[in-house]
Amino acid sequence: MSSLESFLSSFKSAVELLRRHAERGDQIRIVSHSDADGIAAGGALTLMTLRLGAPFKTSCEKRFHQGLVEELASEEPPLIIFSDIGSGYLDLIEEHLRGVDVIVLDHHKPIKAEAEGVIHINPLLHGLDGSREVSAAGLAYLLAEMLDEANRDLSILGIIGALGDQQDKGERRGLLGLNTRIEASAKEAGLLETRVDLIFYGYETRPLAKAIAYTTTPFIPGLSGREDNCVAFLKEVGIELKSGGRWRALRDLSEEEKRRLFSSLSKHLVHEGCSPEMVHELIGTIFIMRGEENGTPMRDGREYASLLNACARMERPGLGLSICLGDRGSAMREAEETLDLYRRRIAEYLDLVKEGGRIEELKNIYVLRGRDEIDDRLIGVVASILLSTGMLPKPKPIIAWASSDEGLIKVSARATEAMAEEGIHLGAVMMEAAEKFQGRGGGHDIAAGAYLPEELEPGFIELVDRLIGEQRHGGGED
Ligand SMILES: [Mn+2]
Repeated sequence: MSSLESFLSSFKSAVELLRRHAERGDQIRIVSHSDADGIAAGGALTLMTLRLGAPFKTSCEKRFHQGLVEELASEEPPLIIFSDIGSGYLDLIEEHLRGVDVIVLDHHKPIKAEAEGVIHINPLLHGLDGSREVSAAGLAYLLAEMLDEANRDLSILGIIGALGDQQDKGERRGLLGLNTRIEASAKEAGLLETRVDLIFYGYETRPLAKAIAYTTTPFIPGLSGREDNCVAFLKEVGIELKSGGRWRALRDLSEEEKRRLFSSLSKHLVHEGCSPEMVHELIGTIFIMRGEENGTPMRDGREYASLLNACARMERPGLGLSICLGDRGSAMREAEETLDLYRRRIAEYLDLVKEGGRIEELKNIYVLRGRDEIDDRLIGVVASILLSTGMLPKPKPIIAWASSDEGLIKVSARATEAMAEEGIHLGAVMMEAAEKFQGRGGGHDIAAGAYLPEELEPGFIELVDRLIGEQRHGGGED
C-alpha cells in the first residue's frame, strides 16, 4: 500500500464510528483549534454532523491543556472529535477521557501513534508532509467526503484551512500534495477558480486602493491597513483609480499598468526597509470562491482565511465559525469589522515600531518591548511581520513582549528557517529561560512563546540572549 492509500484508509473506522453514533442520536462534541485552519475545520465538521442529523456542540480552543480535557470529561459526551489539536496530547486524552469515543484529526507532530479508545488520523503517521500538504480543515473535508459524497461543497473549507496555515508553498504560491486533490474537488463542484496574477485581495471587483490596503499576507508596511496611503501611492504611480465613473479593480489594469505597479511596489518595499525579494510574494495563485458574492471577503480565499484568523486573534472564533456555517448576515458584518480593526491595529503598531527606540539589538537577538502599547494578542503577529519583511537588518531572532494580565508579560519569539538550520530552537530557549524566572514557555523551533512576571524581564532577556548564542555556536552540547 502506498503511503497515500494507507493514510486514506485510516479514515474508514472514523466513518463507521460516526455513523454508529449518529444512528443512536448521540451528541457529537467537536473541539477545534482557534486559528484560521482550526475554525475552517470546525465549520466543516459541524456541517457534516448537521447533515447527518446528529445533535452537536462545537467549540474552538486556543490551546490544549488539562483543564480542557477535565471539562470535556464532565460533559460526558459519547463521541468527541478533536481537530487541528490533539496529536500532541494523546496522553491527556487517554488519561482523562477513558470510556469516551475519540477521533483526533490533526497534522501537528504526534507524541505517539496510538492511544486507547482513540482513532488517530494524522498524515505524519503515514509519511506525508502534514505542514505543507494538508491542513486540519483538509482532513475534516476528507472525512466528510468519505461519509457522504454530497459533502463535496465542504472542499472550499479545506482550501481555506490550507491558506490559513500558509500551505501555499507550491509553484507560484499554489497548493501541494493532498491539497491539490481537494482543490480539484472544489473545481469539479464549480466552487473554485484559480488564476495567477497580483494576489491583492479582491482581484475582480474591489477598488484598487482598497484591494492593496486590505491585503495582509504578505503585510506591506505603509500600505496594508492604510487605504489613504494606497490612494496616494497609486496616484504617484500614475494609475487611474476610476474609469467611466466606476472604480477600477486589478483585473481592469493593462499589462503595462501591472508592470508599473509591480516595479513601484518593489521600490516602496525597499524604501520601507523591507527586502526587495518580498515583491515576488505579491504574484501568485489567486483562489476565487465562485459560490461567494463579489466584493465580500469570502470571495478571495486568502482574504477568507485572514478573516478567520482575525476572528481567532481577536478572541471571537465563534464569529468565524458562523461564517463557515454560512451566516452572511450579522456575523459577517461583525467579522468584517473585526478584520478591519485587526488590520488597522497592526498598521499602527508597525508605525510605532518604526518611530524607533522600541527595538534593541543585543549580541544574539533583537528585543521589541511593546509594554502596554501593543496588544499582547497581536505582539506575535507584529514580531512575525518584522522578521518576514526583512525590516531587521541582521539575521537574528526577535524576542517581542507586551504586558498581559496579572503583572505578567507575554513573550513571542520568532526566527527564520535558516536560523533553525543553524541550531536555533526558540521553543527550548523559552522553556528553559521562563522556568528560571517564575514563568512558563515553549513552542516550535522558529515560533515560541512564554509568560513571566514583568519585573523579571531584564534577567530573562539576558538569559535568552546567552542561550541563543550558545545554540548558534554549537555550545558543545546537544
Ligand atoms: Mn492547522
